[in-house]
Amino acid sequence: MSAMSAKIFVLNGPNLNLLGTREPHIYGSDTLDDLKSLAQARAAELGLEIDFRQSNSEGELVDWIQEAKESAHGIVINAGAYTHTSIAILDALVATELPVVEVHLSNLFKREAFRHHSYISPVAAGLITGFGPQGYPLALEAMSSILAASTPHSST
Ligand code: CA2
Repeated sequence: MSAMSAKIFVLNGPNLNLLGTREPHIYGSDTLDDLKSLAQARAAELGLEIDFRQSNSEGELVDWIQEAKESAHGIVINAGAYTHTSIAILDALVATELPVVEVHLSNLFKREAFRHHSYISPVAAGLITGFGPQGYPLALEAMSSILAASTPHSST
């Protein structure tokens, strides 16, 4: 699969719909729509197509991850607090066999101990944490490199 035509699901978990309305000292003042625009701009430069979604429901996130197996080439995920609790999301990610890049706005390791453990990190290609909204374009760059490395080069 060429990176030029790759489709990436960018999945966001619980409470990320509140971005820009509260806790700007932790999460900044950008809204989720602003993050989507940032991600879309970088995706266009990289030749990626993104499907950017947010849900407060663990089951819906699991459904979307299962859907990605059929219709996407990689997953960028900020699972919010489910990062630290959800074996269901871990199992769904493993089942997709797709490359996964984990992203967090805040630096998990500067925060409470319960945020230091992620069920997702062991199955992710890598983790981007602490760069605020820029984490999304960075995650897409990482995904682009992963896909390019796994794509046989064409001689034409
Ligand atoms: O830093 C991140 O991106 C997190 O995934 C954000 C989650 C948190 O539970 C993770 O430990 C780290 C929380 C997102 C909540 O976002 C809010 C935004 C504005 C107001 C309240 C919550």
